[in-house]
Amino acid sequence: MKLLLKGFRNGLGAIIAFISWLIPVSKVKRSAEQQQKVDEQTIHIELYQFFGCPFCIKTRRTIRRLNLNIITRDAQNRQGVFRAELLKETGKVQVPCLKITSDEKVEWMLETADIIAYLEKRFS
Ligand SMILES: N[C@@H](CCC(=O)N[C@@H](CS)C(=O)NCC(=O)O)C(=O)O
Repeated sequence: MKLLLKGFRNGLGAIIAFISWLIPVSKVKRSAEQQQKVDEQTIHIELYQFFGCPFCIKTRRTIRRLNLNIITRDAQNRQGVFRAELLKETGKVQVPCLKITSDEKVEWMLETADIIAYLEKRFS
């Protein structure tokens, strides 16, 4: 029963992800120089996520709209290193989670609303 529910949830998530991918987003436009500056910043940002999670899909849409090259990390794979890292650093497996690395520190940001607000404030 648990497996069946999990399969249903994953299937539904994949369908939502596919529909979201089909719906176009109006991307922020930047000059090549501006985009390069943004890319230099986003190289230090990673999104820990599940492919079919609705909160992650919403976050990925914002990333697409803001035209950001942010790498995604699969935290769904139970044997995966990224899930283990997320659990170790935040104390739980909750996605989406943004890992923001700067010279002095690494920040782990949970909550879709906070992540979207952060990205919009910094990059729009
Ligand atoms: N309040 C959180 C909710 C996020 C959430 O519920 N994420 C689910 C995936 S859709 C999760 O991390 N579940 C943990 C698990 O399935 O192990 C947000 O808005 O980001």
